[in-house]
Amino acid sequence: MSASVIDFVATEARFGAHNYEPIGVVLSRGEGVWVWDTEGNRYLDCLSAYSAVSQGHCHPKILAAMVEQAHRLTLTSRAFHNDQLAPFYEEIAALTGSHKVLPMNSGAEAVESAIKSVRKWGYEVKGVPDGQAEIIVCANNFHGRTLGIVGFSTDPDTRTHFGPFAPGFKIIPFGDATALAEAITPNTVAFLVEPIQGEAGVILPPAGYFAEVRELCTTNNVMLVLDEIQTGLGRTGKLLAEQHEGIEADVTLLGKALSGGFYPVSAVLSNNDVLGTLRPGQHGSTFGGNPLACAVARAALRVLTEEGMIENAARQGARFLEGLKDIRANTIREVRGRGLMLAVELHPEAGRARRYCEALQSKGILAKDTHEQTIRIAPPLVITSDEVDWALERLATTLTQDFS
Ligand code: IF1
Repeated sequence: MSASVIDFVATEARFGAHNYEPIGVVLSRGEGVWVWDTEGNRYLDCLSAYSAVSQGHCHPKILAAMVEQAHRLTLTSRAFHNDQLAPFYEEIAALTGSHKVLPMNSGAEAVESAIKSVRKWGYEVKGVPDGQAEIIVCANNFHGRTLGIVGFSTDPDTRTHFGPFAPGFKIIPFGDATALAEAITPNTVAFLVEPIQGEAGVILPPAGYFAEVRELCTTNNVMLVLDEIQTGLGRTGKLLAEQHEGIEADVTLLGKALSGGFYPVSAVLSNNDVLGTLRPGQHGSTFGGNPLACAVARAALRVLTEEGMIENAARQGARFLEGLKDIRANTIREVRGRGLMLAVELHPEAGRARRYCEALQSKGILAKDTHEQTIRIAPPLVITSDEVDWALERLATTLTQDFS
């Protein structure tokens, strides 16, 4: 690494909490699928900030909307109305077929808000005895890093020495509808699940699983809460990943690309009376639903749909997946994904995925490993066929490299 890169890294190490181990690159500019480091080297971003920059880095129309709004009004608190919240509500409700919207900031905040809302619905509508609400989640889930959420994580790194945790959560295997049926009790208020488990390594559900889940939740008056914070907004080649399963969630969680990477914006969407249980003074947030966030989100949703990004994700995702499957390398255990939410799982003997990510960096691709053996591939949804082919060439060279 050059002196300037070392300076940045050393200063981060000196002052920053060491809660990340970034790849050795210091980025200074982004445009579309490309990012540049401080030395002018160009990389194809195959992480998209964990699917927050789906519209491409620094999308000019989202930028323009942000600058225009920032000159006018950024934050009012919800003590007063503002002229961006209502149009944001209308546009996101129309796009997703939702009846009610709760605007928040981070993804974890949306998850926590959904947990509070379904519990309140359980007590006040379903009639669950106070304090006895149960929420079912899946092993290997990732829903954020707040205390409530890590309390039902099964990843030791995410939860060790952060206890004690909130009660009221049951953990079942992902993809097993019988386990869900057996876990439901009269006190179950919700099933919270990712349509595709992202952090777990892009784990797809078995065919028909979510149709059975939808049936079980409807029959037992249990709210189906789909965390689409990573899978939503075009990432899997449809607006929402639930559309691949032919179902509709009762509550849908969005974040990340809801702002195109310009600002933390998340939302809880419900197509029934779950959010109707919240009364004034019972939930809130200083920045939730602020005019700047709403203006940015409106532009992010507009470019996503008007510029055909969702359709492109389906087209280029199929190309990328086929290309990855064509790579003949004994390092590869499995290639999987949907749309532009892809993953290459390596055989344990191939060594850690991180080393392949470091090798990809030297070839101009930035990708991130997850759980030792898997390389995530999630470029912005604006990627072209030529850029997919460019990336596939370098991935093939790297994955056939012998790191023994
Ligand atoms: C980190 C992981 C991804 C998410 C889903 C809620 C949230 C996330 C499905 C919370 C956030 C981020 C968090 C970030 C890395 C990244 C991540 F590796 F941690 F698990 F994407 F897979 N639901 N995921 O993926 O949203 O509060 O972060 O806005 O914590 O390192 P957030």
